[in-house]
Amino acid sequence: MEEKTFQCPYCGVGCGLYIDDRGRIKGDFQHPANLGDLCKKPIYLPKVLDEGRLGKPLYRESKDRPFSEVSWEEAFTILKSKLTELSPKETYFYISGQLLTEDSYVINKFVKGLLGVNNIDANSRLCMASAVSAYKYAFGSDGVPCTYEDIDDADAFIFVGSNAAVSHPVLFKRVLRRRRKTDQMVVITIDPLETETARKSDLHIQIRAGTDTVLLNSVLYVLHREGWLDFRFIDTYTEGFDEALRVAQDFPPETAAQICQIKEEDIYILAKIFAQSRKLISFWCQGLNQSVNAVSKNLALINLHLATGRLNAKGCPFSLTGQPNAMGGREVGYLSNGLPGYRDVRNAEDRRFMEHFWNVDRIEPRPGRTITEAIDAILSGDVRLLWVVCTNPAVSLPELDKVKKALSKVFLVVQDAYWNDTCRFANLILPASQVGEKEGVMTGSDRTLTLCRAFKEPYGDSKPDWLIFAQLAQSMGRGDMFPYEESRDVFDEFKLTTEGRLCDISKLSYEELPARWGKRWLYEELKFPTQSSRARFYPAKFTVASERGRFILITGRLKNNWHTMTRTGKSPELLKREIPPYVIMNPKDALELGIGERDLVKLSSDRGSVERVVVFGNIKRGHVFAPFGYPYELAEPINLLISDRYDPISKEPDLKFAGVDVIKLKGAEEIGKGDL
Ligand SMILES: Nc1nc2c(c(=O)[nH]1)N[C@H]1C(S)=C(S)[C@@H](COP(=O)(O)OP(=O)(O)OC[C@H]3O[C@@H](n4cnc5c(=O)[nH]c(N)nc54)[C@H](O)[C@@H]3O)O[C@H]1N2
Ligand SMILES: Nc1nc2c(c(=O)[nH]1)N[C@H]1C(S)=C(S)[C@@H](COP(=O)(O)OP(=O)(O)OC[C@H]3O[C@@H](n4cnc5c(=O)[nH]c(N)nc54)[C@H](O)[C@@H]3O)O[C@H]1N2
Ligand code: SF4
Ligand SMILES: [Mo]
Repeated sequence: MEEKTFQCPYCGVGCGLYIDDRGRIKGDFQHPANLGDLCKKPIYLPKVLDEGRLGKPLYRESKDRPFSEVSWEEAFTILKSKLTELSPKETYFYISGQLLTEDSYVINKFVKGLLGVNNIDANSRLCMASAVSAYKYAFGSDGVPCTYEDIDDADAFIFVGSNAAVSHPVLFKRVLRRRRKTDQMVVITIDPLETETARKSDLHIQIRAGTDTVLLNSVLYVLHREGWLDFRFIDTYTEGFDEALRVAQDFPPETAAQICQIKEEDIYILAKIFAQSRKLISFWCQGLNQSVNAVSKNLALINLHLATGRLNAKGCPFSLTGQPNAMGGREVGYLSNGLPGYRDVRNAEDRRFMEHFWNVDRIEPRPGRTITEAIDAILSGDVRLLWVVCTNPAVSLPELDKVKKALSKVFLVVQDAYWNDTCRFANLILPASQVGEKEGVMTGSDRTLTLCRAFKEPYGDSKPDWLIFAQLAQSMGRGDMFPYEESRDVFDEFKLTTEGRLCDISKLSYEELPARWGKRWLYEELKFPTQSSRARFYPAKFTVASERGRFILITGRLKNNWHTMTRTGKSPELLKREIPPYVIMNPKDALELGIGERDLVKLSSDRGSVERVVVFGNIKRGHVFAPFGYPYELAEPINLLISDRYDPISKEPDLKFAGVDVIKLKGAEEIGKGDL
């Protein structure tokens, strides 16, 4: 069985899976992340592995021409000549938390080491960047402080801005299993929408979108007022409490309840749980991360854990990772400011280490542009080549009208396993091998590394992502920097960069995986990798964007599909009840506008408009919810409506807050019965 084990290519829970002799996907009972469990999505993987794949490199110099097949050699010649013609500053690389660690490491080395620029970012900018900034501020590193095992003896769980029942199902099932074992347990969900997670919770706090910082500050206010703070913990292990409290003093419950449009009593309940539960885990995800106020939201939550000493045996602030290897990408330092081994380009010692390790003259000391900044730089003519690997920006980036203009203008290289919507804008398409066709490592949410083994031949002429970059370097005469024969060679090089670092995996080899880095409790001794060795409180100020329109549009996920659906969208079993593309409205809001369930409506913001079918749900008045990710073939993407403004610290876009108006286009009877 071992030859066929791999990590699920979908969410960050990082379940261990295997493919049995009859080609069916099963959960791996030996794997600590899932103990044999799995959800529905990977079950349908085998059927779609070869559907709609890219099998040959394709090229066209001009975007109004059809593509022709070219050989890999020709593709490398084209790339070499573009990279020689342009200065490295005019190139930009946009990669993904779904790549293997080996892939991200080699691409990062190619850009930051060989080309000598930090013009690289990952789709984690749209995903985990805020959590990374917050964790680093509070604890000095962005490793998750606890592990999944901590679920099994906790008695209080908060899901804030997380629909884990849908987005991290195996983890959520573990929480529900814990609930079945004890009646002394409470689950609370904080979300403007009554999600599946909210429905399965004991309390749903239906917050106004964007206002979490106010609610969480107010909880700190109550903890202080009631004398529920753990001053021994605060004095011994933290700094910055007074300033954080000063900000929280602006939000007594009566004020906060008004801003957040919730009951005062709920703020008190949250405070009580922080003060009185035995062990409390608060999980959060994109409801906190994708906001102009995201880093404050994250840190206002972490403040509560610090104020009540809720770490290790007493609890954990647990950031749920979205993509299967966003954690590995963080270890490799694949954002525009990162370097391998949890290093940063702004740190001179970190640069010196990597310059020596890679044997290069100079690593740029300034972080490169983020992806949204790179889109602007394409439009202004500063960036002229964009190379996209394992992500689908034509659907998933905000302010899509602008993105489409940029994609049409730039020399675009798309390296993907499947034909996706970004390919329509490409000049050069490179076919990548995917899960099951290549070998390498991924790290899940709780720091567990899994070896993904190959179990089939690569499709067509596709190649592993790391190999494409290594071979290009070779054809540029720099094979010396990339002397790898197989993925294991890449891993063995990368792991040396982690020696003595927090994420030390230098002693691990493929044979020993799955294995976790760090202790079960990363900060077991309550010494933190900050300058003072103390954890830091943050004065979490509140801001919110001003948007026009009657409703706040929030966006999120579908239960059985994965983002832009290049794989899951090919399974009718998974699409059932998820098409036609819909928007959730509160029935009272809809009635006021003469809109009935299943009517076709137009949603429009200052940036664009799209059509959707209405589904009624328990969503806060004044809000509508639409899943993002539908490919163009199914619908105009919702991201046409969304602004690319971002949090000032993490530069993560405000993907869950757009002002929109809704008007009825057609009645349900006119559009007929769909699948919903
Ligand atoms: N409005 C709105 N927008 C959002 C979000 C939101 O909540 N709301 N969420 C954001 C978040 S959190 C994320 S993570 C992004 C996700 O957005 P994307 O990253 O754009 O979405 P995916 O569909 O996962 O794209 C992955 C691509 O990689 C390809 N692929 C799969 N395996 C491989 C491989 O091994 N190699 C290569 N080269 N390609 C491969 C797939 O075919 C697919 O084209 O969307 C963001 N956008
Ligand atoms: N089935 C499935 N699972 C996935 C994915 C997928 O595409 N499909 N993608 C994976 C990835 S990359 C990611 S990043 C994760 C994302 O996982 P989640 O963050 O759980 O998913 P979302 O649906 O984007 O957003 C979660 C919730 O945030 C709420 N929300 C919106 N605005 C606010 C706010 O201001 N405050 C609060 N408190 N809540 C708010 C939304 O109503 C939504 O229910 O899922 C991962 N798992
Ligand atoms: S919970 Fe996530 S990692 Fe586990 S099987 Fe489902 S999608 Fe895959
Ligand atoms: Mo994500």
